Amino acid sequence: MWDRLLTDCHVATMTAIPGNPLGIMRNAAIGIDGGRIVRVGSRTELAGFRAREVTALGGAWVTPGLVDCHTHLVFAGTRANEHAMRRAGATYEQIAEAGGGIVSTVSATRAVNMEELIAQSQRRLHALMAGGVTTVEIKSGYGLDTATELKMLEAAKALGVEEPVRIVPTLLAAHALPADAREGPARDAFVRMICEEMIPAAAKSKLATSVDAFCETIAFTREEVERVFTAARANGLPVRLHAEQLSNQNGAALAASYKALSADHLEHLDAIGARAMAATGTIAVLLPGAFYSLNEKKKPPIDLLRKEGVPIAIATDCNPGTSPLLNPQLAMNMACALFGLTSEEALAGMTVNAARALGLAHEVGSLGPGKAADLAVWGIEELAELGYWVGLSPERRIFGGRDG
Ligand code: DI6
Ligand code: FE
Repeated sequence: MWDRLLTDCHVATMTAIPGNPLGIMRNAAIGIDGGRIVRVGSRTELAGFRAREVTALGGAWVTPGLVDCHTHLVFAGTRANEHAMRRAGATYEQIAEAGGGIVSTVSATRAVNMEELIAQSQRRLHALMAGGVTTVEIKSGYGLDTATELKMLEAAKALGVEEPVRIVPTLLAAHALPADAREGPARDAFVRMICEEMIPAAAKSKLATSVDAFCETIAFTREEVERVFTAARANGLPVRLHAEQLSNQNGAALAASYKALSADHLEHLDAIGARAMAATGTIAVLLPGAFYSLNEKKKPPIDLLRKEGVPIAIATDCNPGTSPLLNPQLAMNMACALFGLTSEEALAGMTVNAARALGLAHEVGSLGPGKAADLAVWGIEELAELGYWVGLSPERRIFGGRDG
């Protein structure tokens, strides 16, 4: 006797079978026990199994719960004033000179206590969950000191305890340079603190599952990122990288050389970077919300990624500065409308490939025996409607086999 049987649905398992890349099963049913999927099969095949609860889904489509594999959703305050400044023509540098940018969120995040940080972040998490998300990666990076970075990671972890959602916390200590550590010995000392203090603390406390960095002219150099990655490796943590967002720093190739789980943004990625990523199975995480909010013109090289066989994931990049985006379906729609992805690619981008970017493909992002029973149930006629509607919400969200 299983816990639960979902019937009368069409399923995109996202496990490719020959001729059926999304693993679509029409007129299907899903057996769930102990929070895990025990079987996905045709309705008739599963008709003989008994369950304590049987839910007929009225012909809805079921997909894996969405995986938002790149967010900065734990922070305090907003930067709505910068939105207005940008509309009035202010540049990134002018905003920074006026005290805006990442460092203004750092001040706000340092100033609040844990309870307040959780409360503010929870509202954003609820929005993502309402959009069908069941796994959310959350980065630190608005602390820039060890205590606040750990406070952010703890807040992220607490959200996952309070809410029916899987949280994957990432240490993004190398996000920005504090105002008093932009150059010289102070800069070197800050990178040393990341390597010798923050990464070991995050690893020892098990608060972070990976280490991220921002490789860019306005952030960290390749050499500094290498120091961070070396420390991550020494502490047994996998790496990811914000790479090629505003310029080509050959960050993706560097990330691949450290077998990074993902390289993210990638507007300025070139063929060498794409080939390096393909060779190591590093996932390309595209963030159309940041592209849109910054009014960027250069798109990530989608055809190159396809040609080289680099798997593409999509995420909201939810953050207060460059991507105040709270809707996963809108991220998928933007990936289609702005970058030219197909609905199928966008769906894979927020399920199976996003799970791979987190090193969690064995657990989430696809539906099959042994996988977590994290599902989104959509009131749509055709699967292609995912990526088509702008801001669609699921009919039902199931986490660990339970509605919620
Ligand atoms: N790239 C981004 O787009 C965000 N972080 C990053 O490394 C910006 C975050 C912010 O402006 O608060
Ligand atoms: Fe980011």
